[in-house]
Amino acid sequence: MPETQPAVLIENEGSVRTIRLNRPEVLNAFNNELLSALGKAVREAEKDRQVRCLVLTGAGRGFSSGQDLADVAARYPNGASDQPIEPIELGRHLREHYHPLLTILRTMEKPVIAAVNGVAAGAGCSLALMCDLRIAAESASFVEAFINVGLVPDSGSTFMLPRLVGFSRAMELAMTGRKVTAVEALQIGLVNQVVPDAQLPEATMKLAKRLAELPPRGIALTKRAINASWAADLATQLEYEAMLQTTAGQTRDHREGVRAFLEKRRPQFTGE
Ligand code: LHQ
Repeated sequence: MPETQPAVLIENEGSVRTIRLNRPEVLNAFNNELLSALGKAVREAEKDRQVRCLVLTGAGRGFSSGQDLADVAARYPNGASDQPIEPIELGRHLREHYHPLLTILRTMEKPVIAAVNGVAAGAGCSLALMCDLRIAAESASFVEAFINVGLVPDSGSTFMLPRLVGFSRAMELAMTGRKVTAVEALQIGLVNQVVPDAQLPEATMKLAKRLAELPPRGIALTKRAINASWAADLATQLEYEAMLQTTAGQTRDHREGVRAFLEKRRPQFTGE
């Protein structure tokens, strides 16, 4: 049954779009309604030419506690009975409800910031990791909680975590499911910035507006290049950079950037 509150809240400030997960009573755990509203909102932000930077954050004291476990339990065919448990298809749930959303975050040609306002656990942690940048409130924390419920890290955590923090730390965090504080997250490269709780909205907006002012094509091609580096050898990556640079070099924004530098003034980037 649909909940009375909208599952996500959408706010615009200039060309920055903020999508706020809105199930605060369960620390923004993902049920199907939230996943589908989030997916729709992200797709709209991707398509909207006015939007130059996307921020994901949570309502209340959590960022997201991951998959709604009450929702999962409700799907067990035999409920809490001691009859043999029939297999349930979690993989299908991931493929249908999570993968399209997570893929857009990595491929959309706009910067995506996770403003981590509180705990990010399980798939909620994965969601934060799939964003381009992470800014965390001092009281935020990160929990690869999957193992605590007998599951494997999913929703991109096994892809992003070792790339962000290295093999050893990724193994440790994934295997122990322990809580990482915001301060530790900064030390190990899991987040870009930590700010006092009260300053999170302002610090996020400052970063988002800075990104929104930069040349959109340059930002888009930079994201493509860094994404591609994960699966490329050096020769391939050098060639890819050269190809993307040919494209970037043909934009008005490139010429404007060079002219502004030589004329010692602030550049005005238009996205052309
Ligand atoms: C929750 C949840 C939650 C429901 C807090 N669900 N209610 C993807 C797809 C397919 C299948 C399976 O898996 C996945 C990926 C996953 O995400 S699996 C991992 C799922 N997440 C977790 O295992 C995390 C579970 N939550 C926790 O460990 C704690 O709640 C954390 C560490 C997040 C926060 O702890 P506290 O700050 O102490 O808060 P709390 O535990 O008191 O939670 C507050 C309320 O939120 C509470 O409800 P209540 O009615 O007692 O106030 C919790 O039951 C509810 N809640 N997480 N995932």
